[in-house]
Amino acid sequence: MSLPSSIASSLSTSAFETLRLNIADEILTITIARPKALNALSQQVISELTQVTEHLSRLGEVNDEGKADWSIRGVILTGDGEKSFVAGGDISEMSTMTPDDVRAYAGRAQTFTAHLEALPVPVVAAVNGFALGGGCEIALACDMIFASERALFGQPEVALGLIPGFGGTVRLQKAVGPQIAKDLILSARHITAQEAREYGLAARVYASQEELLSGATEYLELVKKQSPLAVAEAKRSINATAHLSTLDGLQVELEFFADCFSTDDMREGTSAFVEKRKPSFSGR
Ligand code: CO8
Repeated sequence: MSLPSSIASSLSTSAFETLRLNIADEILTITIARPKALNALSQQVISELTQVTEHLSRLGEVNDEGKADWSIRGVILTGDGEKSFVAGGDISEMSTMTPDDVRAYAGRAQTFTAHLEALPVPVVAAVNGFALGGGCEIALACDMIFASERALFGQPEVALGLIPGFGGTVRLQKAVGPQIAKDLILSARHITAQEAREYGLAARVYASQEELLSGATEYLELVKKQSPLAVAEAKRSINATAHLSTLDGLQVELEFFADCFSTDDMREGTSAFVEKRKPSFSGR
């Protein structure tokens, strides 16, 4: 009898033109690779990223044999080369778009970021080089941003007669507050990785791109030791309560907390503690 294929194995690592995918030890690295355009987000990039998140959104599903598919436990999103993470939406493509065209393009891009945020596994943006416009916005849609010293962040759309259209006016102000968001968006200025960390935009800064990628991997290795189901529920609760009052948020958290008590992982994790052994989580 052949084994059911996992989500990791069904994700063909060679099926994309603008992305490179690498799966190692249950960690998926997605590299946006359009080096000639500094990895700018063309419509094809958004379409290919959407295909990847469609696969990943099935993580945790239980197969016919009763096993939960956690074949990918974390995702790193990065850009090809040292110069750029993503230099924004593709300006050449956008230059001839009509309002209807751009509504459709940015709408598809927003659907992609909604899927990314809802994934049951953590997504780390590993920002090397430029994260401008749509590049900063795609990083903001990840669960956390780790940067290299060379990273430069900015929302320079007003210099092009545009505004951020991929979540920048919304997610950036939630990340750094409206004052700093206006500072950056209205001036189109770039900030360094250190400034991004001071503002709370980047969680960590590494000396080099190599250290950045190994730092992101080490972080996800730590996540891998935990219950996959609890990690997914914790992420869901943080996302669901981010914009609620404390009292409303606590009500929502209570439901997620109670849900955990119907899972095998909770019984295993607490029994393992009591029995002084390492837990073996099934992710169910
Ligand atoms: N789109 C298309 N091509 C780009 C982009 C881009 N955003 N950025 C750079 N490139 C191309 C350049 O045109 C150039 O191509 P070529 O060699 O064929 O002339 C190549 O990449 C290298 O760029 P430069 O020669 O300009 O490299 P420099 O080192 O001199 O400068 C910069 C690097 C500072 C990053 C510069 O390229 C730049 O300012 N780029 C534009 C940055 C920007 O304004 N980004 C915001 C774009 S608007 C946006 O993101 C709105 C969000 C919309 C998202 C919608 C849903 C996805």
